Amino acid sequence: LNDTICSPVTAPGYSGVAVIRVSGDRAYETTLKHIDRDSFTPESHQAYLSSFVDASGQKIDQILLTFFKKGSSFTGDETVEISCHGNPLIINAITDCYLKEGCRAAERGEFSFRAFYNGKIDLVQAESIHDLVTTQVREGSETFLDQLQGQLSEKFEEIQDALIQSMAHLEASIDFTEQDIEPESLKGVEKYVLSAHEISKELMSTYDVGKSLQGGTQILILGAPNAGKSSLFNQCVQAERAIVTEIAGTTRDLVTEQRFIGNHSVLFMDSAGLRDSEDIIEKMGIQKSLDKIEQADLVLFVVDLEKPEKLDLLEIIPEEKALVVFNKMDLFDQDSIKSRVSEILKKWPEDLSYSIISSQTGAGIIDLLSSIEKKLKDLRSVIGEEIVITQARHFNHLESLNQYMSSALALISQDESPDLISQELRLGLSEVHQLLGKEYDDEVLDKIFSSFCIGK
Ligand SMILES: Nc1nc2c(ncn2[C@@H]2O[C@H](COP(=O)(O)OP(=O)(O)OP(=O)(O)O)[C@@H](O)[C@H]2O)c(=O)[nH]1
Ligand SMILES: [Mg+2]
Repeated sequence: LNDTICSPVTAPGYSGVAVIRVSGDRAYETTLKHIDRDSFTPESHQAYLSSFVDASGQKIDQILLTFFKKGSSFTGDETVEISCHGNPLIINAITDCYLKEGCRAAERGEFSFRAFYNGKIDLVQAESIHDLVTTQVREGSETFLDQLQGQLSEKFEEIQDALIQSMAHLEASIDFTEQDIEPESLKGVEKYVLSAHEISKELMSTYDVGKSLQGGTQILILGAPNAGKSSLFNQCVQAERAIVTEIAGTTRDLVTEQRFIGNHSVLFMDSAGLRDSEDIIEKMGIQKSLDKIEQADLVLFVVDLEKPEKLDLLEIIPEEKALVVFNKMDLFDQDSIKSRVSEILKKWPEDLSYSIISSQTGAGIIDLLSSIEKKLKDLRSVIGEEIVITQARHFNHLESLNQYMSSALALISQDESPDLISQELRLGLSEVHQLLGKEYDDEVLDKIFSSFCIGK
């Protein structure tokens, strides 16, 4: 942690400008040896134009140097950022100069780790950096920016404060009455535990939406063989991507393709038609389709208007994810379409969303895509108003915390001994501290920061 570390912080490849970050006690001292300026005292957060030269004085590039003094940088350590022309040869040559002077190449996530270690950000904020950079969803970037700026941490701190208050009440009552608690004081303890319990339950309920913000949206196309799933898939991704034939059981593996719908990066997944099959390959394909239901944000359940089959499959799709697509409308006139659709709908819940299309002629596809966009918006409608948790790690700690709070509340209602109550509260507090990174184990930190790329 005492080394000076350096690494490009911009993506590899050719670009107009690239940025190299150097952070640690020797950042400025080392830089000074390579710029053709006399020793000067730079001001923090100021940029200076200069040439950058190697150890022999050979010019490498014209650069813009930005200086951040210790305590006022992202990492908390003294930092220099070099903006150079974005040619990998130049970037490597400049980085090499630092390495030769005894600086070390930064590891994955090491800048963020130092920011965390130096107390510039907590663990929740550190996690959000990776998500902010990689999210495929516009709502995600807003949420992760809020997290980076500390909004989610504040919620966790509210829980922490409520727990500390409850413990203070509990301890105070023990001192005054020598192990015998007055019911009045217990009320105070209970009030704060309930408040911690409430906030954490509320946060946990946001996880379903929150977790979808990390990756993009996944839409699974499901249905009986020959319903026209692959034809629909090709229409959705605007390419002849999946094989279409009149043979039932054409698609076996999952076929995926990404496209944008409005602000959403969507991964469409075409899947094997669902039927009882003895064919081992087809069976594996069918299992893959079924496994994807849980992961998918939306499931388009394709029903062939000519041969509606396997309609009971709708039951295995969670209602809020299901969008029924009646296909092959080109084969019928308006009246028969209506009667066929209403005949099938009788068997299903009343307020089911559906579209009627022809994946052969493309009729109805634009409307279907708008319905999808609307559904995706609804799925994320809570975002913007509410603070959401986005990580399994957050959810798991809150879940444990909730268990401790429930036991604490049960103990309080049974007038149990303060020691027992206090133990549950302490365990709960430790969960919150782990969330914020006030208590940590190295393995957890390793796991978090090693998922970052170099330069973050
Ligand atoms: N008339 C008409 N035929 C269609 C339509 N959509 C698909 N088909 C035909 O239906 C047959 C099956 O289409 P696919 O897209 O391969 O169906 P699938 O659901 O992917 O079938 P599997 O992969 O075998 O499960 C092909 O002959 C398509 O040309 C449509 O809207 N109208
Ligand atoms: Mg297919």
